[in-house]
Amino acid sequence: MQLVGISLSPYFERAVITLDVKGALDEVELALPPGPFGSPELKAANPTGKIPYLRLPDGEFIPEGQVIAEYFNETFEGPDLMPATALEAAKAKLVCRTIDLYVGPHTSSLARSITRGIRDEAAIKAAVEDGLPLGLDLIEGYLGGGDYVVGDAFSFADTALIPHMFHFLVFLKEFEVTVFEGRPKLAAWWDKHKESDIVVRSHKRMAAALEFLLKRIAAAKAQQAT
Ligand SMILES: N[C@@H](CCC(=O)N[C@@H](CS)C(=O)NCC(=O)O)C(=O)O
Repeated sequence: MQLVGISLSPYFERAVITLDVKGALDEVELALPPGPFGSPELKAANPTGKIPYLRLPDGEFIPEGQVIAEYFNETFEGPDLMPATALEAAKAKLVCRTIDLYVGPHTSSLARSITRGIRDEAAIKAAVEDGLPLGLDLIEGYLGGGDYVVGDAFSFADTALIPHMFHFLVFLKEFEVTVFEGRPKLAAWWDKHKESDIVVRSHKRMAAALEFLLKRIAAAKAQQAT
């Protein structure tokens, strides 16, 4: 089984955290995409031209980070990341969906301007002034106020939020979007988790991926200049 992508992608990393929580990191090979985002090579493998996607040994293919994470949750032993009650499961799904629909598209515009040097000023303005403050306020509103995003156990909602915290902490500071101000539940949740083994390992993978991408971009620019 091969998971294709790179850990700087919060959608890819959400699936990797799921493997880590399950103790199944060794069960899945992590592979870089066959070409740049949107390239013909990547579109041949995944029609959206995006990462992540999962390739199963029998040729089956599963795209979309949350769908892959749920497949891992059902495939491997270990703690169940889907809360047991219908209400808590709905709350966890709501946080994942909010991150995917209201947060991710905006963090992407900011990340892209740093990792790919593509500055879409209109998208950055929309993210900084409206999109991210709304996304962060929605998450603050949905946080239960306890140790975990939902209920009293680690769930998909925590799994989805952890990689986005890396993007918030690394990319937002360049753009003057405050993360914790006026969001006490998010601040308390982060304080509780930021030094946990799962978060430290995840953010280490993400930092290494960022360094790898920045070096690759610098090398490509240097080659263009010669
Ligand atoms: N809905 C997809 C989103 C995946 C996504 O946006 N991945 C980004 C990397 S973080 C990507 O591949 N972007 C390609 C592009 O912007 O062209 C999922 O949940 O997996």
